[in-house]
Amino acid sequence: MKLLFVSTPVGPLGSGLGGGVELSLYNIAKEVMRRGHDLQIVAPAGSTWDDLPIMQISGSLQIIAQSLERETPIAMPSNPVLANMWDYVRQVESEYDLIVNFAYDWLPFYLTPFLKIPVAHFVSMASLSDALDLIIVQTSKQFPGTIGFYTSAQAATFPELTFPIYYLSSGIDLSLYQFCGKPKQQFAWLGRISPEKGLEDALAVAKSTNIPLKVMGKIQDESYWQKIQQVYSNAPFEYLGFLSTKEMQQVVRQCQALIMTPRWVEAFGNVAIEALACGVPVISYSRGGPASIIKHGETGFLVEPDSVTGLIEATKRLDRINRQTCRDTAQKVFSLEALGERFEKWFVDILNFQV
Ligand code: HBI
Repeated sequence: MKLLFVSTPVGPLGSGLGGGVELSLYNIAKEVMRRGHDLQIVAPAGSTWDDLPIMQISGSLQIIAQSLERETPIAMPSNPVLANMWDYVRQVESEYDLIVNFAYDWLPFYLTPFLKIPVAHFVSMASLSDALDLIIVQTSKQFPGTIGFYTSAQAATFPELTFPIYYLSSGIDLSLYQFCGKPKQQFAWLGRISPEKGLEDALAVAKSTNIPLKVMGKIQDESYWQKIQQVYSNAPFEYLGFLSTKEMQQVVRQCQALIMTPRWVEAFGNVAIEALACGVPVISYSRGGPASIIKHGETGFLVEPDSVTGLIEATKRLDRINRQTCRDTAQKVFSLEALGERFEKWFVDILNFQV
């Protein structure tokens, strides 16, 4: 198949501003190319990631959807990179069999009926806005089978969608993550530093247990970051920046656990499978994606949402977890091959349905 992937407009691919969907797009791209499909990626200027074939488009980055209210009207900055990317799609679409949208934005859904080539929409977050809910439901009705999610927990946050709905889960290149059986006494926290990710709860765990927390990820909301550092100034933590996968896993693998503190319904939680791949158990709120990834008591612990006490209690039971089981689970369920299988089937189903 000749595939055209259109990336998120919130930041250049590889910058970390696009959070988990960047890693997903990268992994799916590598996997479809390995399977012999032709691929072109369209992404904002400044996007570079290994040898991926990227058409870089200039323009103003899109506001992140999670910073808006549910009823905020659809908005785009002047000279929007989102519109510029989709104008490029309009110009070249006839060279492709399928367009795949990775943006969590209204425009690509609205443009779908205007395009000649089918569009597969990979929805990367749970329901956040009325306008997007509406157009996603409309698109699923007009083009059944073209809407894909990470998990059913994420899809369930939307109003009723027309079947078939595709749950693609996620996957990583396990060869990039090395198992570690003997961790240091430290915890890890990974993710965009933004209110919905609840980093302050992990800092509270570090403060209460006095076990150092290694924080990694892109600072997306500077004022939020300044504020929580003040509140938890005496918690033992170290901010290591936004690291490459290689550098990040070098730190995570030596941790006793990854602490996940999503304030919202996390669509998936790529960081959870990255930790499991290193043999690191995951302690998370039992809500959204992590609840479908972690096997409670086997590969980590699921605690009552937003309960810091629950997180702290779970850290005391980590010796019950076999770190090899964490790695084995990642190998079995979250491999790149399994991911490629699911996406390829989704794409073929759409093309078969179209004819
Ligand atoms: N916001 N407007 C908008 N568009 C996106 O594609 C987007 C976003 N916020 C976050 C985001 N994508 C990704 O970081 C998550 O889907 C993982």
